[in-house]
Amino acid sequence: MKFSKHFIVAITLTLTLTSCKSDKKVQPIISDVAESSTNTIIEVVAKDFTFTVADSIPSGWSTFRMKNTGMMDHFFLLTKLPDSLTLDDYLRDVAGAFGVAWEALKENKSKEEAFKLLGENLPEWYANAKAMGGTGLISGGETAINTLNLTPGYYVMECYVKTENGQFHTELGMINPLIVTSEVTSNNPPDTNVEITLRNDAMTFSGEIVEGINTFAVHFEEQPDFGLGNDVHIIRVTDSTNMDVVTQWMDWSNIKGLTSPGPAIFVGGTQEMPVGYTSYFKCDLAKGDYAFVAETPIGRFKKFTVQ
Ligand SMILES: [Cu+2]
Repeated sequence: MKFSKHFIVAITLTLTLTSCKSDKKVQPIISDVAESSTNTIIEVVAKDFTFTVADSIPSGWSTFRMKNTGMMDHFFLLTKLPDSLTLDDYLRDVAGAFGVAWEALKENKSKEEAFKLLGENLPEWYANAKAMGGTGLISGGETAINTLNLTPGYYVMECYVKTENGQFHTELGMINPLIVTSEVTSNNPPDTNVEITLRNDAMTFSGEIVEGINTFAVHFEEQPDFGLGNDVHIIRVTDSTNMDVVTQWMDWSNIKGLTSPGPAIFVGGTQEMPVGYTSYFKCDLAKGDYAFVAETPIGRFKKFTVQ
């Protein structure tokens, strides 16, 4: 986490993809007629508690389709490691440091103490690791479709949602190495109908969010100097949705924070990327109420309605 096996099905299909379905009665519209815009899809299966994904993918624009076939909420975050470091270094040094901080929080130490421990235990090299995006939180049965531009290097794909007894999914095996090779795809980013801009003090969006498939562009204009980066996730809002509960749950450092199952149905979004990057995601939305929520900044949400 910036803070954070194996098969690739490379299918050429039109980008009439249905993602993050919010209404399970709506059937996905998937066309295998490859005519107009073609793309290579990187299939990811998230289960409780593994990822199945290729070992290596090309660089450039890639579209990931992650099906969550488990019961728990999952996402993936890609972290690009500095040269020569691998998954073992990440697990030992970074996951290990978060583990120390988490144990302190479970022992009722203050967040201040826990974050001090985290700072003391994180390796110096972590300052040169980069969070390079990933899917939003995705509830069981939902599918995420995210398009990212990745440069060659060694990445880790991780889900740090927690189980009800407070174990990070990372610890249970939801972390994979992913090599991004120097071979470059000829893919382009998708056309969009909604533009989201994330800054430290505000999240704004323009365009009309419609019933059916939406393609969101998320522009990372600012990121905080420390800790998790600005991100965005979409939840369905129902009569029983309590936004205070949801926003507190989005904070991993709360004891019940990010423990799955979560307090809402999560249908799409994106993890953080460095300033200047844009991340894309598709979301098939039925009529109804929704909200954008975030891990960072804590407490951020913005409701919207699909007419
Ligand atoms: Cu998970």
